[in-house]
Amino acid sequence: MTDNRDKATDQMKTWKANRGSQKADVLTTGGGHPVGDKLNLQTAGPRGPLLVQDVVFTDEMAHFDRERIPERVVHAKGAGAFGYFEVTHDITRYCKAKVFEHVGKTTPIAIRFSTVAGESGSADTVRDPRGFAVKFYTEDGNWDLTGNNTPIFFVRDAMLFPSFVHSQKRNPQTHMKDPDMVWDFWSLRPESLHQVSFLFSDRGLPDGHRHMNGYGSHTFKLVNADGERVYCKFHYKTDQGIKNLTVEEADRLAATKPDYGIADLFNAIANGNYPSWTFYIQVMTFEQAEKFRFNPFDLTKVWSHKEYPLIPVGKLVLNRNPVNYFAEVEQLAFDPSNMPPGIEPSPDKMLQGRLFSYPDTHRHRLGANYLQIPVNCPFRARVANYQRDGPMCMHDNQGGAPNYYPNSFSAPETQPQFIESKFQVSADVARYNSSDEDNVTQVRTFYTQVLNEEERQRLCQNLAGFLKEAQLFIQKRMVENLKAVHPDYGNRVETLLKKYNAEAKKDVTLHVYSRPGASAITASSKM
Ligand code: HDE
Repeated sequence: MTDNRDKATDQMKTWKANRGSQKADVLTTGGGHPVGDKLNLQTAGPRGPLLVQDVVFTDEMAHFDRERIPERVVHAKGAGAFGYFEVTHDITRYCKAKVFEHVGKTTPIAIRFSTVAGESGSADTVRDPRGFAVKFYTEDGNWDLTGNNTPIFFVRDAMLFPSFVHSQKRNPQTHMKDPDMVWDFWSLRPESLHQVSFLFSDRGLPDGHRHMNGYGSHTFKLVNADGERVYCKFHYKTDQGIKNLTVEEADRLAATKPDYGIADLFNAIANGNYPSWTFYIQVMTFEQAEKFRFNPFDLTKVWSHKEYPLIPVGKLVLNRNPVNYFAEVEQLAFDPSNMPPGIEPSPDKMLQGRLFSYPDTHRHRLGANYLQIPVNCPFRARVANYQRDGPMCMHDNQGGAPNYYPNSFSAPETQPQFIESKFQVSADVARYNSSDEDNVTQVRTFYTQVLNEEERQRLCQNLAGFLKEAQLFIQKRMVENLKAVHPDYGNRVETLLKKYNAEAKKDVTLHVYSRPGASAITASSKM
């Protein structure tokens, strides 16, 4: 034991110290009955069988048998914390949402950071996008900005999402991560090139959760008090500065300190070193959107910061660790359809798909009354509706108030000022193929202008280092896609693959474990 342990490691010690001289609580059953012995079963004789009447045992064991709830189908591994959002700049000319009401206003928030593809016990330092989900507890109900650390995504049509996720998760027979599945999907869907290039760049391995930016990613609609609307994107830039891990360091941490990201966040907050992010919006008028050179609702593309500059709005600050992980983080349920008046969805097909998916998954994972769980409950608004009953109803179920609408008994009534803004749609209903909506121009800009030469080299090495695990025909298809972005990009990856493939022929390689970007940890014997 050492004296210089961090705050996260010392949690038990701190908990005890915080109790001071307070006596230990009386141990009880779940029903509150004091328990006399918690070490020994009630048996018929010292060597005899257990009695069913040992309710101290059955109470404990039956609850233990039900401890797990389904983990999130994606974003299962995460860390959460609490704090506030403060408005520093007035944007009421764009948005009437209470959260932006006036400069100086603060709103409580919860944030959950996560990796995407790994299970709840997986390592924090893998190459993967990071979830960056913010819940604002506003007086008009909660607002969830369920974003990532990237302003873009792999696909632009929500229909593809379940298959995309399957391809990144486990092979249905082997239950292993499968490079053929990953690269087959990505190479068949070139709209993923932008996000894939970002992922295999240095930013694919953020150093913990405090040193990365967050993005609402989608285009949203803002509505002001006069009913005027604009389109907008949200950005939250880290005040800690961007910091990424090298492949080697990330691998070392994955093996030795898999909870690195959780520990880093917990310790920073416990030490009073509160992480913060500066919050910005980009704004596009409806007229600009109509004439825009590409679909402004395409989630695989960014809006140029030159044309649509970042407008500062406020600050996100995290200053409280969860008191209990399961209660406050595992049960924390984000939902892009949680939007208070003033914030509305754009026609982004991905956002539209998410509006359904999140509350649906929460009903499965947490139950029909998940919005009554304290961490999800819109505690600064007063919920008054006609929903009743259901499993695990926590409160008074709205007492004797009428449970149907309309009614004649002055029960909750609608307010016309909260009607969503009107918009026009006149188009043929069809399943529109969007796979070919310029998948390369912005990736080319990223490759040639955003990255410097060293960063380009690392991108190609990281990408080829994982692509080499896929079958040759898939490698070739991916290289063609990269060449379409820029010949230099495709050629470099092709050259590296040729080298790796030639080496692989010489080696009998037993692949023990490999994952995106990490050079495979191999046990090999030369023939
Ligand atoms: Fe998610 N996503 N997603 N996603 N997502 C989930 O919801 C989904 C997408 C994101 O810390 C799930 O509660 C669909 C984009 C974060 O709890 C699920 C589509 C972005 C989190 C789901 C997307 C995200 C999730 C799994 C495409 C960034 C974790 C468990 C149409 C802008 C939130 C859950 C947390 C979680 C569905 C695409 C971010 C299944 C259908 C794009 C940060 O509902």
